[in-house]
Amino acid sequence: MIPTIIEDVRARKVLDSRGNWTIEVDVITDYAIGRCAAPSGASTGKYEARAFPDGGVEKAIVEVEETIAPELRGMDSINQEEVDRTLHEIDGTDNFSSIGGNTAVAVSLANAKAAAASHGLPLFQFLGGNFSCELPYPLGNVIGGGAHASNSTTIQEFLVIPVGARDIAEAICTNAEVHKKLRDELTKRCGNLGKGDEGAWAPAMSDEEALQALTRVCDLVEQETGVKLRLGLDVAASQFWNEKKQRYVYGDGRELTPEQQVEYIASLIEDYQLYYVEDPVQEEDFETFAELTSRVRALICGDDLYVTNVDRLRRGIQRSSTNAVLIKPNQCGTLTDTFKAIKLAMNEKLVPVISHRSGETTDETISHLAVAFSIPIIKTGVIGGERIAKLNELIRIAEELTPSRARLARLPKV
Ligand code: 2PG
Ligand code: MG
Repeated sequence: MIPTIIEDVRARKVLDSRGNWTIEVDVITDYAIGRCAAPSGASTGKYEARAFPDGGVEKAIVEVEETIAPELRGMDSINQEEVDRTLHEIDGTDNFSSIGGNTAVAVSLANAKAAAASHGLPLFQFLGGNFSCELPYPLGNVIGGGAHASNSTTIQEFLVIPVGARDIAEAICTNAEVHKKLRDELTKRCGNLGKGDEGAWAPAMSDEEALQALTRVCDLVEQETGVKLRLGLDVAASQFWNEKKQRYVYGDGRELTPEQQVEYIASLIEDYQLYYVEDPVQEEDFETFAELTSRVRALICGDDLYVTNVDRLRRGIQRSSTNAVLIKPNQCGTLTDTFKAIKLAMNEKLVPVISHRSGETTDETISHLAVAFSIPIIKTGVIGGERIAKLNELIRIAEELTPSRARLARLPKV
């Protein structure tokens, strides 16, 4: 009998990359420990699970010790669905507002890691079995503003994806090369340079200037490395949607109607051959999303729109709002809910993209989920300890796969 019975669940507070407390959970079987720390967002979607209960991280820890641990003790960690159902039952709300989505996700993922470790397997293999062998392409945030940096662009993230990379190490290193070269290019164009929450450069320039600088640097890196790069954006449009004016209000003074926003984003896609655009319009507007998706050839991805929630995802599928969906486990709170969203997306031919949060720890669980569930793209930062934790874990995972099986996923052609 493999010892996978949960003996205890413990929680502590640890720092995240913004210097805020977050929760870290250990699930302990008589053989192994699974550990997971929850990340947190700055540009959170309106419909996300609530991160922490009233009383914050301190209260979350009390919840784990006094309510969750007694229920989970004695349960078999292999029964992930049962563990996750128990978390929902203890919470009793539809958005984890009483125990906190971050509490739930840390317990849920720590449980999966404990079950995997009890079987002597890495998480990706425990969850994905022998099918898991594809590594995701890193979609790297290299310039940013919005809610992640002051005095910078209106658009939150300017991303690169090394579509021509032949293996994971080359992919990771190509994105890092772009980040390095951008320092000089951006300094030349705007003088002093800051950094945002995810390690991306935060230049005092307009969105289009940032796109021009990024295009130039990608050309240089392509010439040097021979690896083709494409560009992407996380517009995070809910952040600058003015409900009263019914306009998107940009830092440079432009105020665009939803129709004008579609025109504008479509023109950026064409001018800069964008591969990926996340949240180009605000989180309530499934119809305008659909309008843009039908007009362009690019991945149009819903983050704040879906918040990794299957009901919202179904609404988007009915309306053909997007052709891609961002997957963030702490938006929905459990591994089971995360898996349901991934499965639904795949069945409906939407591309799942797994993502870090702007506030992170060195937790590397999302790298394992990407490989386990054959998710073709992982959005992360490019530099900084909490970002490279995810990337370096992909390198280690590749090593555990036999060389003939460790291949990068097939990217959707757009
Ligand atoms: C996003 C994320 C991650 P945050 O909007 O996609 O880059 O930001 O974690 O602040 O929501
Ligand atoms: Mg986003």
